[in-house]
Amino acid sequence: MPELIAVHGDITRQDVDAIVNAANNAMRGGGGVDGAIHRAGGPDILRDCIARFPHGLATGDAGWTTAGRLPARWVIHTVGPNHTAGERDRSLLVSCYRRSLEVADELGAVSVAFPLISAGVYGWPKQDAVAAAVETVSATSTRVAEVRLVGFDERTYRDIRDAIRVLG
Ligand code: AR6
Repeated sequence: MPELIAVHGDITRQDVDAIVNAANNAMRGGGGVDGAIHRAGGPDILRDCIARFPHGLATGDAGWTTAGRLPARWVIHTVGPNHTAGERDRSLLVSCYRRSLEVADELGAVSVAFPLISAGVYGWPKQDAVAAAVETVSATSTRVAEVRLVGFDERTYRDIRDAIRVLG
C-alpha cells in the first residue's frame, strides 16, 4: 500500500513521476484542474490526448499522456462522475483512483499526485470525495510508493490531512 501524504497547493507544481488530471469524457481539456494542467504543461498534452483518445475516455476509467513541460513525467487522466448532472454512483469515483493507480503501475511511476476528483465542477460532496480518495488509495495494492493528495485550498487540504490521520 502506498504512503499517503496530504499536500496544500497547485498540482501542476508537484515534482512526482505522474500527476492525475480530473478530466471529462471528451478528453480535450476544460476548466478547473484540467485547464491548469493543460496551461502549465503546454500543447503537447492536448496533442497526445487527441492521438491516444480519439473517442475520449469513459467515466471511471484512466489513461495517460505526456506531461509536456510539467515537472512530472506523465499525466494520468481520469474521468470522475458528474454529481451535479446526476451521476451519483460512488463506485465510479472509487474506480478513478483504482484505475489511475493501475495505469501508474503500467508506467512504472513510483510517486503520484492526485487532485480531489469530482469535487469541483462535478459537485461531489467534499467530505465524501475526501473519504473516497483516502479510503481507496490506502486500500489499493500497487507498486506506487508515494501518493500525494493535493488540496488546492487550505480547507480541503486540512480535510485531507485529517482523514489521513484517522487512518493512523
Ligand atoms: N491543483 C490542485 N487541485 C486543483 C487545481 C490545481 N491547480 N485546480 C482545481 N483544483 P475540478 P471535477 C481542485 O473542477 O470536479 C473540468 O472542466 C478543485 O478545487 O477541476 O472532477 C474538467 O474538464 C477541486 O477540489 O474537477 C471536467 O469537465 C478538484 O481540484 C470537470 O471540470 C477537482 O475540481 C471535472 O470536474
